[in-house]
Amino acid sequence: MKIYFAASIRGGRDEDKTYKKIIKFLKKDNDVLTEHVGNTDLTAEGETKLSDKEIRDRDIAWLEEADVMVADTTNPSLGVGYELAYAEKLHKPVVILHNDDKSHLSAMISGSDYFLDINNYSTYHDAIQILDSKFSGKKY
Ligand code: 6IA
Repeated sequence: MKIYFAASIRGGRDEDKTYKKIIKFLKKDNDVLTEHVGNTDLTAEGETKLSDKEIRDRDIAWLEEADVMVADTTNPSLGVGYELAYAEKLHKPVVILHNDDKSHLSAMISGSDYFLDINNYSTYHDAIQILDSKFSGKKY
């Protein structure tokens, strides 16, 4: 299965170690198209060889190709909000992971009729258990 993993970059990298562990887990049985999101060397202000337009267009092409999107919304991010709305427009299945201890999810996401698979987690282990129960043996 092709998974588009979305999580904050310029919104802030406080949760990057969690992203890295989630991606490592997902990669065991799937193709994660956006592995760079879990790169702990990536900073919010980091350099890239791609222009912002190239980043946006490449990411949207990956989103179109993906079977499912997994989004960690704990760290608020304009880019993740945009990707969620784009996934809704494409009717892609979306699994949301959110740590309620750290932030309050936007009403635009939690109040949407499209995003029904919203999962609260506290530790990385909880997040993995949630994903394991959703993805083991399941085809999207
Ligand atoms: O607004 P944000 O930067 O927090 O948005 C993060 C989301 O947008 C992620 O889920 C990514 O899929 C996408 N995104 C944003 N920036 C990038 C990027 N480089 N490379 C790939 N995907 C991105 C930004 C340059 C970086 C070195 C600061």
